[in-house]
Amino acid sequence: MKKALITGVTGQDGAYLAKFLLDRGYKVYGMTARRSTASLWRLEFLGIHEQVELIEGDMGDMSSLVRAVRVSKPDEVYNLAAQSFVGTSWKQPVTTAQVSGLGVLHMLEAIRLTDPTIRFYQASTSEMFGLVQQPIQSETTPLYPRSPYGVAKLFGHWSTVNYRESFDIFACSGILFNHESPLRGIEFVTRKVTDAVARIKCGKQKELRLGNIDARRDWGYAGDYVKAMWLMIQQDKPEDYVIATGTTTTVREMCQIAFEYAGLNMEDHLVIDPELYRPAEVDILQGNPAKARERLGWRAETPLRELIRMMVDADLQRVRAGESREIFSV
Ligand code: NAP
Ligand code: G4F
Repeated sequence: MKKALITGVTGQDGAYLAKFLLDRGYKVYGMTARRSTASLWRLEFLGIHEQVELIEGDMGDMSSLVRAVRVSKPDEVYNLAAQSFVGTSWKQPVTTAQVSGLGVLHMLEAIRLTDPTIRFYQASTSEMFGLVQQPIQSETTPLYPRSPYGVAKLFGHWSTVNYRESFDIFACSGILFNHESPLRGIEFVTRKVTDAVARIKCGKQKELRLGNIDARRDWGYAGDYVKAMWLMIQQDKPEDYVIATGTTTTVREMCQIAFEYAGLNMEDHLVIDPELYRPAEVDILQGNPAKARERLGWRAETPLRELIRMMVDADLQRVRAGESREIFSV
């Protein structure tokens, strides 16, 4: 039986990946940071909280990563843990650098010192393209991050490449474009919108305040994207891959889809709040997933409209069931 260690198992991707691997017969270890309240609601939502073996550890504490690797003895490590919210990265730049940047190096060192035959996946990001240097971004597009988060991820990405080239570790990096789901954190724009639409529909909220709705993103479904992580780590050679849908949509259009689906008029509720603009913006992202299609046989399967509908339905169900937002953190 193959064994996998997932950092960030309590996050959106960690939960979907754990389910994906369990369904394929893996023994799954999930690393969790100590929190004052439990954050297992996503694993519970997918019905797998009792199947994932939890190991305490924090990306900022290398000794805890060495311990997690020693205890789990994994064949594969998926490093998904991060301070992943771009907005917060301007408010906590040092924490973001430590967790999302230096933390990657901590894990690479833990693997190098413990068992360099372990295969390693790093959750890199399209945010590294930032101020885009090419209209459509691929594995060869120059990087130009625009946030402390993007800068931290750049460090993690290049550390992964460097450990592959220096120590012959099977280390690969998925440059994933935005991916969403009903398990998305409420601070990200798609979920903020679908939660608000559900609450407005149920008479619990009147307005939705957003920042830059002209920004464009290449949005896919997280459930599709975790398969690409696994495929990358199964290859004969470790390489980096762009994972994207290949299409781009404005925040405004995405929002429109959600309001229309719920039978609401967006103009009646949407308020633009300049306070929500970012100090530096990534105006547009559009990925070229050709390499993943050709080498991994992977493609995004869920269109944006279907994804947003899935998210609105899930949020309507939560609001109608009277769940407070806090209950999602159970
Ligand atoms: P997420 O929902 O925010 O999950 C992040 C995970 O990291 C959570 O489990 C969190 O634990 C954990 N974490 C945070 N700080 C930690 C620390 N100091 N030590 C250990 N664990 C810590 O993120 P996601 O959307 O699933 O994304 C997964 C990864 O892919 C992240 O690295 C993200 O940067 C990257 N990525 C995401 C996207 C996307 O569109 N979703 C695109 C490209 C790349 P708690 O639950 O306890 O806070
Ligand atoms: O949903 P967002 O916060 O995602 P963002 O910044 O693109 O980052 C996400 O995708 C990255 C991959 O490219 C990941 F690496 C990262 O971890 C994360 O998952 O914002 C999307 C866009 C931005 O342009 C933002 O300015 O929506 C715009 N936006 C407009 N109003 C808003 C809001 N974003 C948020 N979160 N909240 C708003 O009110």
